[in-house]
Amino acid sequence: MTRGTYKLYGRVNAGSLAPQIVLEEAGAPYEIIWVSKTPADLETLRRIHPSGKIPVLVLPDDTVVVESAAILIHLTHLYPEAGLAPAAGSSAHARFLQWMVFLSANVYETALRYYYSERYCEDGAAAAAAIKAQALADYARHLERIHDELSPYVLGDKLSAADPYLHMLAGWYPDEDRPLLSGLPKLGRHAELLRRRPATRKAERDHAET
Ligand SMILES: N[C@@H](CCC(=O)N[C@@H](CS)C(=O)NCC(=O)O)C(=O)O
Repeated sequence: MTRGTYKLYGRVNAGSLAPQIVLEEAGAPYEIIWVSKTPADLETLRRIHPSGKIPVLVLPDDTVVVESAAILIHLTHLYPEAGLAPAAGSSAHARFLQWMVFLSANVYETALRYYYSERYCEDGAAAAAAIKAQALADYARHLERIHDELSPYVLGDKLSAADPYLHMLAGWYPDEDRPLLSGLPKLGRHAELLRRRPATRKAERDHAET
């Protein structure tokens, strides 16, 4: 296992928020390298991660890890004392992995399809609009699914790394459709609980001020 200082490549309103919250929750030493969408910044990012996507975590031994769920799960293994995942191999851990993959494969995927809909077709704006509308419906459906599970956290009464992950992804749900979220009260309560935590406050402040 590699402990030491981590480098997190981040961007406002991007997938670095949850990894930063988890680094904070774990008390891990880290620095953030903010990457804007300027060609120079993207060039820097692509040198370590050719697809140029956020988040990227560079481990103290210079191993580059991408994919938000993998980054978060790895951090839970490195900092077991932070209690951000059940014991590996337990049934509770299996449920933890289930929700981490659900969030990555479904919720994150619909967010990307919504915000980058033009990349999913070659037939112009009308086709992109239809893709966006479908993505929004799918995004809502996935949030409803996990909303039903909250009690008040994803795994019940104990916070895990799945919670900052959900908090980040639900936070990207577009403002114009907030009435849907007001019909998901447990998600609102979940956001409140997360925002009370110093780790979330610090990461959200950094992401807002950068
Ligand atoms: N599956 C990846 C998705 C990463 C991703 O697409 N990140 C977005 C920001 S949230 C990004 O960097 N987009 C820039 C682009 O696609 O050009 C993960 O979970 O980390």
